Amino acid sequence: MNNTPQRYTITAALPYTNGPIHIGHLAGVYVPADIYARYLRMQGNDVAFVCGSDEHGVPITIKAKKEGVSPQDIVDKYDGIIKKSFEDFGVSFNNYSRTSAKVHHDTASAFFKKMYEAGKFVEETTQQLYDEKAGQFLADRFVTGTCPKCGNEEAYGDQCESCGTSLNATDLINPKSAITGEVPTLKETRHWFLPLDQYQEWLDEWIVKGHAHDWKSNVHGQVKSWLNDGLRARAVTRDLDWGIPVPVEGGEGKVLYVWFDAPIGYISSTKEWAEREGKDWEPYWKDENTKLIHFIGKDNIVFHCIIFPTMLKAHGEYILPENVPANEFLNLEGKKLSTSKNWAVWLHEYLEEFPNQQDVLRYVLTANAPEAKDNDFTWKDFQARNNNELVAIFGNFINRVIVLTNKYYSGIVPKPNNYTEVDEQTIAELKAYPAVIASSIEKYRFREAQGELMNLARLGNKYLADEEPWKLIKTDEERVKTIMYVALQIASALATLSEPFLPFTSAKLQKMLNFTDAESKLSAKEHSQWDKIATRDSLLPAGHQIDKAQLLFSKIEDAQIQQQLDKLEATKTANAAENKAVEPQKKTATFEDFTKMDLRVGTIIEAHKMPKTKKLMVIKVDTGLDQRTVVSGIAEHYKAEEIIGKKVTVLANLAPRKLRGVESQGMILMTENAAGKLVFVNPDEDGVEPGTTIN
Ligand code: B3M
Ligand code: ZN
Repeated sequence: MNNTPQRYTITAALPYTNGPIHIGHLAGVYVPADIYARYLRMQGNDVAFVCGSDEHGVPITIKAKKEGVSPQDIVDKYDGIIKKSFEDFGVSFNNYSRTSAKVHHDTASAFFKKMYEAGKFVEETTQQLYDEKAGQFLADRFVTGTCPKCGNEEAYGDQCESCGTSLNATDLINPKSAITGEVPTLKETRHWFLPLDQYQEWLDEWIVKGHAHDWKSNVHGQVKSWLNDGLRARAVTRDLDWGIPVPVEGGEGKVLYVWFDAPIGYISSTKEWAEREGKDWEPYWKDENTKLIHFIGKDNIVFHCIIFPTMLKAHGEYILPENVPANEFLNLEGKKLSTSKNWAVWLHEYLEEFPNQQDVLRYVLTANAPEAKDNDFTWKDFQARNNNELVAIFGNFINRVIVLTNKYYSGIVPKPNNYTEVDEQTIAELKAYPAVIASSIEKYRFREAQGELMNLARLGNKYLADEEPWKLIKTDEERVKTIMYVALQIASALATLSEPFLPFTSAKLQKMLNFTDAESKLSAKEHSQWDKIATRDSLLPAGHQIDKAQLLFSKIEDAQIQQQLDKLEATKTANAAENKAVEPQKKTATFEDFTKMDLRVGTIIEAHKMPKTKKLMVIKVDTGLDQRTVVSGIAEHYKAEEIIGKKVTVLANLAPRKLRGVESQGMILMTENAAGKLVFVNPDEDGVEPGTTIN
């Protein structure tokens, strides 16, 4: 823990405004960044925590084309939704801006011009991919193809999301236009290139050697592998009409590459904030003593560790990131989160279904954070962690402390008597937690840090359960005063130490404990709420009045979880239907061919699974002609008892055949639904009797 105020600029990846944000965004970037920013502020540091909407780039124009609206309509819609989601989840940005704002256009244009005038770009006319049918150049997500590095067949023109490599569109193998599906041609066009190859040695020195021990291995490893492959110049302008116009001679009809302008969005957002607060923005980006930290997901490592730092270095006036603690990806129920496939838990929908339970999601996403490897979010785990940890440990401890203090002492913190060895031991452990949690946070290990916070709640819960003040109150009132006093000190520490992780819970708890009143008695030297826990003898002094208890967490029932699982199942079915390839039509049959088939309505009167097989069901069908046995491969889709009485369509004159020794006399017609379940082709109209022919 440092006690000398330090200036920090903390950035969180600018979300694309082509859709809402989901749990993967929170887990990968925004909750970790918020924990870190909140913690540093509590240490008394000078923190600028900035973000904003990333509103240029091809994903937005693709979405606008798909919805038949303008890109501006799209960004205005999602900028609002995303900004509200961050507010709702307590992500405490000092400023949330947007790259369509004038301050950003001015900042990014000036940045580009400074580099241009200093001759930092290589201007080159090259052959770029072109879609003759669409009449436009293909860059970024306008083109897909096979990644030359890892073979991913859905790589984009500027990056392969599978291995993270940054690409030139002409690097793609078998490129295909995302607009028309056509194979692109090549056409000449002039662009400005960032000569990354010229910075290879410097990057190697700065990162591979210089940050070998303090950058996360998943980040350091990625950068090392790209440098080993050798860096090549990357175009930082595009033949597009949505974005920041290239502000130099020859830039007509061209815009800045979105990944050139977007990181500069961090600087614009800082400017916007400083302007509003009457501060100078420059020290946050130009003072060597400032620590610049980028929070991102792993697919953004190349842009934040190679491209943006090279831009900052080439520009010449800016500091470089101190660290880039990128997270890996979060999956949902074992599948990759996907905006396009709607395979996600959207933040705005979560709050409709779990009102005021933001902290539960923050807690579970931190507990499962993909800090070193991809991880999975399951609704069952969400329910278990809420019920078994937040309700049963944290909530239960706090509720007991507050209820008993109100019951025994009308809410006034009692004066303690002599401490027992257990009391001394418990207080010693309590005083150690701030440094333990701080140490994990400062190493960007937020899962570990939150685990220690929960251990503090366990300490309190166990102390009360072991000391049983509710029994002692009848025989040793003086002892109970000491027990409740110690328990209240632990509750107070939880109120402080939980703030970075569970800001809403911390606020509620601080209110219940009447913190504002106790805090006002803090001496000036103990500026940090965090420090006082280890240094002060009393966090809640005897005589301090606390408030009434309110529940911090509530149990989540199975039905609520099942509702979420059903919702995902419906999404899976919808996706399957959308993606299900339609069987091509068979060769033409004559009417004579059709009249040879005798299709009848039948009723199933008996059924049983064929022993020693997985798929086969032996069915007795009343065909109106007779009662006959038909063997059908539906045993994995239906239980025998659930099909008795069902009306079905029978191909009655199919030649009999033996299946596992049982003669099958006909066929029951089935089809398959989008989720791959076999369903009966059945005349479910009433009054259609067995034997009726189907023509
Ligand atoms: N808009 C987010 C993404 O790639 C991207 C980050 C920009 S940070 C400057 O999902
Ligand atoms: Zn790849």
